[in-house]
Amino acid sequence: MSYQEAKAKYAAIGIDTDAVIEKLKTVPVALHCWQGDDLRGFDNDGPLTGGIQTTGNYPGRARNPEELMADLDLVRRLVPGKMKMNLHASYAIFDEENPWVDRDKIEPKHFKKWVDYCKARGMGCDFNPTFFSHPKCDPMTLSSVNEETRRFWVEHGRACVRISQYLADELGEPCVMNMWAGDGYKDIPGDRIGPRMRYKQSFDEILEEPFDKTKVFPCAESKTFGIGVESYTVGSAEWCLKYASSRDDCITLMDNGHYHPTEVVSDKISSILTFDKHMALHITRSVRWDSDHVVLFDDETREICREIVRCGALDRVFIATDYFDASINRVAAWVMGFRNVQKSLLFALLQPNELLKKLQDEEQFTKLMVLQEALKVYPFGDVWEEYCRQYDVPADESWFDTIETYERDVLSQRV
Ligand code: RNT
Ligand code: ZN
Repeated sequence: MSYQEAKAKYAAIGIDTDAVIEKLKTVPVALHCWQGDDLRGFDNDGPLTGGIQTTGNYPGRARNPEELMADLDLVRRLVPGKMKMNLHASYAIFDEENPWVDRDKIEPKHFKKWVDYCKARGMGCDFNPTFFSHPKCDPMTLSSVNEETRRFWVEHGRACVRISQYLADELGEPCVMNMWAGDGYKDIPGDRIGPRMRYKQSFDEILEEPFDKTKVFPCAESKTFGIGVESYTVGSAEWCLKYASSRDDCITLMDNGHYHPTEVVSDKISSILTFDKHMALHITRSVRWDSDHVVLFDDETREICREIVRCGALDRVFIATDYFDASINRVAAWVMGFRNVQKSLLFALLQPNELLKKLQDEEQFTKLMVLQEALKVYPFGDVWEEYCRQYDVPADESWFDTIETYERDVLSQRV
């Protein structure tokens, strides 16, 4: 079927595919920089800690800022949509002029090269303090009982607020600053509330740093458990929800790998939006645990996107990707995940939501099911093709040819 035929078919159920394409072009999706180098960053040589893990040793990992930026440029050539960058503090760029400093001392200037990179490509940038992979994780950070350790991490958080403000000011797009720490215990704690009270004090102290609330959006990201911290996580779902709701300058971030296996984030979005103007998402794919597999065009990714659209909240939900697979070509992993978020958003925008709502309100549940099933095989692929055509990127799997060439000419030389 051609785009014109697909357009007519969608028009018959009240969907204007041209308008949908134009709408999607305005929705920013933040691409996580850390898929390209297994979350190693540039400020340390140590292992990945904090209860998260990358597995696999596929060749070609980016080893420095130049390689990471070159790989990101290839991603940009192969995906449609409005991309934003998403950096971790550990991706600070040090050189002769600006030598290494510890995380409590990082400054905007250590991200100047990233600002230049984003500016040249018309991208905004989100930011994350890095409360892991550092000798001062004891293993607790913001909830450490050691006051010197806790202060160090608060100072890191405050430095990150200043950097987030810089990114927002320089790039003219809001900066979402997400706070996640893997603080927790492997085994049954003797005191649960102590670390949670200290975690609160630390968040409060970080947010004392001045920032423009219309441009910088601090978030609290929760988690159920991590590797080595199976029994207790300080920043639990309830803690993060309550913290965000207790202040007007902190929002909830939900990562769909961070809940019990039968819980779904798609069902949580409307609850948050009942009360809050904004929320943020990390879109990932968990396989049996928070494994951070590449995002697919699967039921839950589509349902998350359908919820954002159905709630009329494309400008209220900050969307970001978050996964890290080191067992396959990393650039391809990036491309697939980002394309699949774009596909899911497009699919969501092509649903006759008013009609579905009407059927539900009229209690026509049989017809609701019939229509929802029929919509699954509407000519979505033709609209996707048109969307990709407008961005001059391949709609089908031929994008992978470019990756194979890049792997042969560039990635395989990184030894
Ligand atoms: C970890 C969280 C967190 C990290 C990134 C690197 O489980 O999902 O968001 O993945 O900050
Ligand atoms: Zn996450």
